[in-house]
Amino acid sequence: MFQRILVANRGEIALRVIRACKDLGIEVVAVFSEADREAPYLALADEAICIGPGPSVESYLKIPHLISAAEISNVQAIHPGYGFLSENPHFAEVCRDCKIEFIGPPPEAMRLLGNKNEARKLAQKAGVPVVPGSEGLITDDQEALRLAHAMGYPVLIKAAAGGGGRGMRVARNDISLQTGLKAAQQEAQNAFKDGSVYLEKYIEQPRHIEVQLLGDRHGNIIHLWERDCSLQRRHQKLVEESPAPNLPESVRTAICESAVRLAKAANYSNAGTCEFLLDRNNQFYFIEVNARIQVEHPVTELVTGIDLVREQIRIAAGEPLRWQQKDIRQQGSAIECRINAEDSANAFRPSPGRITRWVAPGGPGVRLDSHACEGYQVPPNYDSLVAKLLVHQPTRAEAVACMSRALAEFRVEGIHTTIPLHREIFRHSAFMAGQVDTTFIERHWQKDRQS
Ligand code: MV4
Repeated sequence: MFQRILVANRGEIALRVIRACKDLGIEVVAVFSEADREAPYLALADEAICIGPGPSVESYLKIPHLISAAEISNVQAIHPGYGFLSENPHFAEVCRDCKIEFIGPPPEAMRLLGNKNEARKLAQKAGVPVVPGSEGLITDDQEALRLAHAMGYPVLIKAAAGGGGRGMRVARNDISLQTGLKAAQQEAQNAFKDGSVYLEKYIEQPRHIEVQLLGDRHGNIIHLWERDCSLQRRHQKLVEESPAPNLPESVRTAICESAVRLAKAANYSNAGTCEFLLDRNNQFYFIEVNARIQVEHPVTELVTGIDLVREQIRIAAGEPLRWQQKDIRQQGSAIECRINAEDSANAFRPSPGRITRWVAPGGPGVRLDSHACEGYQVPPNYDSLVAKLLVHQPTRAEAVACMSRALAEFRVEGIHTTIPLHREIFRHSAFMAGQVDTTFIERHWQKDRQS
């Protein structure tokens, strides 16, 4: 096992990894930008190293700075957290060249799955359903038109290098397909330096279901069941839960088994997530793999009782998985609310600043993952996540009630947060009935609010 690990991240996930290291008896080195100099979690690390100015391109994204910090502090491994360099295969390769373990999947699997069109081809080969669409990349308008006519409008133009909703365009007729193609290629070229796009049938009002995977470096891969992440606004998730409500047992099993087949085909190891869309007939389609630990991983930790970050570290150290598939149970119902420093009543404007009051909820079945506290200054430079509030209860109805209670207890002053929005969601009858899809927030909120 490692004696010392560096955490190449900030905020709540840096704290989460620090805690996992402490639980494993491993020393931990934190890094920080000048904007995070005062962050309270840095005091919990055995060492903290400044890696540059506030902007992440000059600090948390600067590979040489991170590698230097790792060399100076004599760590054996780097945990990338989520975001930043977590899905950068080049960073994983640099770590390998420097003889530092990257706590994540092998760079080859990251590179393969990072290309959405390649991932799609692999899924097809592994017998995993994909959304009907083009065989490969789209090279000319005529081919796109032929395909669109064959599958029928609406279609979705997707960037091969995209992901998380970036570089997508819906086309509902020939004209919008032709203009959309040009725009999507241009946008993808600018954003990802790769203008290649492909076509899919557009699934209307889908649910977003994802499967948590864990694989060791000896070829064993298991799933830890699914999460429903349908509640989102502009690709920013708001609420995640497990099990997915109103999902037939046969569909749940089929989705989870598909995810394992795909991960095996990709020679995947460490923690990862396979994302699917579910249409209104409960047909599921693979969309992409997230080759990292995700923000919402604690939802799965609660229902399975497995500490995913701890297992990531063990796997990177070469240990075999400690469970077989039959040992993984999905117990009770877990729900997470993402608490962001944003004004949900005002177009979700970012709301950085000093937290003047912070009364955290607690009690039975409540977990709060947060690096914030009273007096903490939320910097304007980064993602606005300030807390993840989770509950775990025997049934979904009890989990919803527990979350409402916890949200009522939670008091934050000095900054705006998404807590008031969550309070509304948790008393909404459609949400309480588990009638969720990716358009829920726009349909129930966005129209009545400024955006
Ligand atoms: C889709 C889709 C409808 N049809 N693909 C958005 C992010 C990326 N991971 C895939 N996404 C979508 N792909 C087809 N063929 C709708 C979405 C989508 C979505 C997916 C998951 C979660 C939220 C979403 C919000 C809007 C659109």
